[in-house]
Amino acid sequence: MARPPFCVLTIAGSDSGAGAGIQADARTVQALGGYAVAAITAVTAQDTKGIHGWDAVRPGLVGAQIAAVMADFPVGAAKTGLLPGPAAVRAVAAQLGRKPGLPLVVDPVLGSTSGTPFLSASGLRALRRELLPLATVVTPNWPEAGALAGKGIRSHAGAEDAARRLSAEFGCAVLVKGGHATGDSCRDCLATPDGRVDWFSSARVRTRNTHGTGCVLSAAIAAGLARGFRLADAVEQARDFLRRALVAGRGVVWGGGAGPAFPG
Ligand code: PXL
Repeated sequence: MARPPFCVLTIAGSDSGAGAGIQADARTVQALGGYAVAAITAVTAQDTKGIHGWDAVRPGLVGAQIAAVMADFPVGAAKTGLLPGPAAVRAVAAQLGRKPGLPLVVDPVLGSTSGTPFLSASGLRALRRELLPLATVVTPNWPEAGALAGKGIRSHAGAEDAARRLSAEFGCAVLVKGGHATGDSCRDCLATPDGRVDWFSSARVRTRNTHGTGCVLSAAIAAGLARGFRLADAVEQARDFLRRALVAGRGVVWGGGAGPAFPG
């Protein structure tokens, strides 16, 4: 009997424009040879210009989606993206807590780049307390790492300091992504609880099609972990995948705003 491809569970919001969230995660996992199962946490009405409306899925139903697929699919890794509040965070943590050892990528989405907040202060507290201790790796950008560390990040040295401190605090790896920095390179810092720090650097891709970059990266890391890659290799492969996608989509004009980072 043939075996199914590797399987990744994405726990994230739906993006009607499909540039971010569940749709981006599923495309990414599929492009990397895997199969994506999904738990939808929220539904957004959005296009390339921004979010026009959104609502949360009931936390009990978020938990039920996770329980259903975990019980019946060979899930090799999970990732979380948009979590719409503390009750959703707790529902997700309760389900994932039943699978200790399952590789888990937490993308700490606090809001959309276009300015819509998703996770409140109480949601962030729940994320810190309940979900980060379960994570294999958490993937904040500079503003998110600043919010988690309680101290804004304005330099690569500050990013490394936050990565080290958060890694020690939560006992998980922390990848602080440098996409918000200025300059011709994009530099991400990976700190692991054993005190090790690795920097990843590549040429910055200048494009307006950046919607969903964080989703694509975290889904690609989860895909690598589901395949059994070591974390640093999963990060390397995911960065390469995202960089190629951004280059391929550079000249495409989608709508009035930021097009998808990985259109497929
Ligand atoms: O990139 C963060 C993000 C995640 N998930 C959904 C989103 C966004 C940003 O817009 O819409 C569904």
